[in-house]
Amino acid sequence: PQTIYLSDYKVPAYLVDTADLRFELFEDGARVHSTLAFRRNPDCQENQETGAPLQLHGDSLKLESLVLNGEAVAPSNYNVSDELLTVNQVPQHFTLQVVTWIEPQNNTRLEGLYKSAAMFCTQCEAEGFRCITYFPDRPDVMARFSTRIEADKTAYPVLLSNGNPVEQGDLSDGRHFVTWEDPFPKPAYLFALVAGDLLEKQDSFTTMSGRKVDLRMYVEPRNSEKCEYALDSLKRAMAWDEQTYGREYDLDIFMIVAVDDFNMGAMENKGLNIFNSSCVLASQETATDMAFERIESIVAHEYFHNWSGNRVTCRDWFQLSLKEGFTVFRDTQFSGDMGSATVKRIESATVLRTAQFAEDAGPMAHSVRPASYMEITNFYTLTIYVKGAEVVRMIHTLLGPDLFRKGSDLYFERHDGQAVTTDDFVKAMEDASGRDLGQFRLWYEQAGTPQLAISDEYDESAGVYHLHVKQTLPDTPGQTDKQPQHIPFALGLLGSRGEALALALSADELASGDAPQERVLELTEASHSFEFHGLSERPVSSLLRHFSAPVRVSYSWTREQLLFLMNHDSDGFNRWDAGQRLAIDVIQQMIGAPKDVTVDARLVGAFRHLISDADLDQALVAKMLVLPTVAYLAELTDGADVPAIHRARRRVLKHLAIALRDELVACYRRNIDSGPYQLGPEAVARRSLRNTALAWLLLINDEEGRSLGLGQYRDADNMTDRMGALKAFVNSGYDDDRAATLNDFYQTFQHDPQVVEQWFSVQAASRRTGQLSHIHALLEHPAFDWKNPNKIRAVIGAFAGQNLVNFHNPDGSGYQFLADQVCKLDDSNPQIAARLVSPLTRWRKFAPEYSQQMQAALMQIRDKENLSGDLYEVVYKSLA
Ligand code: B3K
Ligand code: ZN
Repeated sequence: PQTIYLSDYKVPAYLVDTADLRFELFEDGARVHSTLAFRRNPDCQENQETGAPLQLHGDSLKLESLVLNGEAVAPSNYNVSDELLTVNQVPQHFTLQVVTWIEPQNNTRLEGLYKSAAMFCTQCEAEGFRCITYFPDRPDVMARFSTRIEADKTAYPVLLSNGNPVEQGDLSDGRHFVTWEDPFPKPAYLFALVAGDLLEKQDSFTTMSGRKVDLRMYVEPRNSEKCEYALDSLKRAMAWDEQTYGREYDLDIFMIVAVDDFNMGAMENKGLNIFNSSCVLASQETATDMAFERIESIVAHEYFHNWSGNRVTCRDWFQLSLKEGFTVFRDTQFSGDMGSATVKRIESATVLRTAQFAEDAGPMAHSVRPASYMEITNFYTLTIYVKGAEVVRMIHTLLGPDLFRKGSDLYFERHDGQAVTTDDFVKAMEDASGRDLGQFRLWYEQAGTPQLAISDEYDESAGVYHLHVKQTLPDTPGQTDKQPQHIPFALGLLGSRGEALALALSADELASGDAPQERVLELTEASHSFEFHGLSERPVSSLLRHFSAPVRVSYSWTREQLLFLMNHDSDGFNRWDAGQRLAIDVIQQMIGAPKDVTVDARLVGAFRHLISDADLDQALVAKMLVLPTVAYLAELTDGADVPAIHRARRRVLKHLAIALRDELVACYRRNIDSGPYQLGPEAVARRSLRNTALAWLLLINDEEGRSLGLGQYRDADNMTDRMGALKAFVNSGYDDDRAATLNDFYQTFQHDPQVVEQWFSVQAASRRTGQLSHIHALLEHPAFDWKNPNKIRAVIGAFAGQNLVNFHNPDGSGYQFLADQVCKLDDSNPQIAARLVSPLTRWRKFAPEYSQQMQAALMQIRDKENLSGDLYEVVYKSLA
């Protein structure tokens, strides 16, 4: 595989004005007739002068015929390789007719056109369209598409593509056709086709200008009762985008399709979003609160792409974060507005700090706008998505909501219908606001997580508090000696009674009496010192409020200060953060500690307060009770010994559960739901608290907990409670109850793939049931399917990514297992294989006895025969 560089970008030599496609779908394959209207690109100087050969991408295609302006192209005038079709002599304007034969039935990579059970569907981003027909498959070539689909009418009564249906009718031999036209020019990666025997759920939305849009959801008939939440989420998202960004939907129909076999979560194809079933189908009985939350955000995310991605798209794949970072930012804002913004912020920060920081510190570290890649599917990363969203969020913080909105309006207006760059986005923000974002652009170019080292002192005689901030950016592969970045740093100061103090940066500001109680300091230098005047006592700092930048903060908090912030900070995010830092400190103290070292009683006291005080914000409390994960604790440690971290964390957890046993029972009982199931933030928080209490009680094999748990499992009218009880038993020492609930759960839900996935992953992720022998048994289970990415993720992904103590078995068997499965999968679905290998790529992070065995497992993969390009890139970069 070769490396592709941003610096080599050239405008396309030829443009496509219209692409008229005709698909003949059969049981043994599909014939694709494509008629493309080409012209030389006026912006390509070279081609204007000399007339370059026409080069079209193609992958796994059988070319059946090639006609140019009505005449067959002579064999001497074209050439077909594995990746390209080259036509040597072409005029200024011409029509090319290409016929290809493809085999969706044998497409296990799930890119291009493939079959998922009985239906045909597509996934074209990033480079899947070239698996359908020859085409300039790059996002800066935008064409108007029309699509005629022909198939057997009984097996495939529903035939869908982008845009509006314009014609349909019957053909001979029991076949029929539908023709779709998409009036908006789009890159090929947004093309979609679906054919199947699907049930249609209808709804509608009236836009702000009064247009009625048909909303349609297509699912397999058995999923009829699982559509409501997605359709409701869609309507909320449509209204929110109008209100918040002034963005209105632009076609008469908006369609959502659910498919069971899908590499990712979902795809924003123009007017025809395709979803992984697990990210769109839900009912009270089958989906947890977390799943509902995920569905709402993904439905919104894909819908928001209609503007941030489709109307304005990416010039090339180095600009992927242009659409992904901005769209994640938008869906995060939306979720915050629909529920609790603080809770959403905690969730985003957790993902970022646990997994994106790890990516930044690992061998695949790359900037938000990478400078090179080998295989673009490897770059659908947390850095592009969630760090990219943080970068947009920082612009929002620096500009404020009004100027940010002005900037986004300008961006959409200026670039509507274009394929542009992250720099165009920043430029629009600059032009609309008048702010200079020159240094800020480094966030797109420099990889790695900035570190802020903070120190302070208090000058009692002058009443001045000094805060010093030093910024560094660690080296990453191929990038050293980086420059300081522009960082918005939100700060508050608390007095000894917990009150918010004024932040006066000078004596004058103090005198004016206008000093605010929170400031966003702008860091631009390697080091800054700030003075705060008029303070009669040493304040406690609330640093990086709301997690105002994706950075690591080091400061030597005392445990007393953390307890104080946990109780008093007016910023909910920092209350949570203080609790996390305190817990981390206590757990780290326990790693390898002798038996007589006890857990700090202050942590117990703090948790007692959280569990018992029903006046606190219960949604926040539910989050605060979650101890930092082993994954995050490992991320914070050099030379990590995962089993030791796991034991220390468990020791603290058990100590808390034993000490707070009565409070936990009381908390459980206080939060029992009386009325019907509801999805509001309060009900969700109640279930979360109750399930946490149950999990803790069962961890210490509490008999009262056991009977509460059995009752909850038996009587649950929703999946959150049922799964909460199941999980608690799986992780408990009650072997018989564990076996009985697992068995009952499978018997009850065996016909529902989305629930069976949860059943697999709860076992694969558990310390007790996720032993390798049992993982092997799960792979042999009749419900497991090597062709289905969700099942693979539910077992292998959950084992390697969530069951850290078993994956990092000192005998290396977990690593060996992952290497074997990755090699096996590489032959059928390289994209999934390359994703699954990621836990091994962090090998340098762990203690030598672990890291050597991880490295060996990676080398074994490297030496596999016919290693895919996807896996090659990840494995070679990791070993480099
Ligand atoms: N844009 C798609 C991701 C496609 C992944 C291709 N390998 C989903 C999304 O971010 O909305
Ligand atoms: Zn996206």
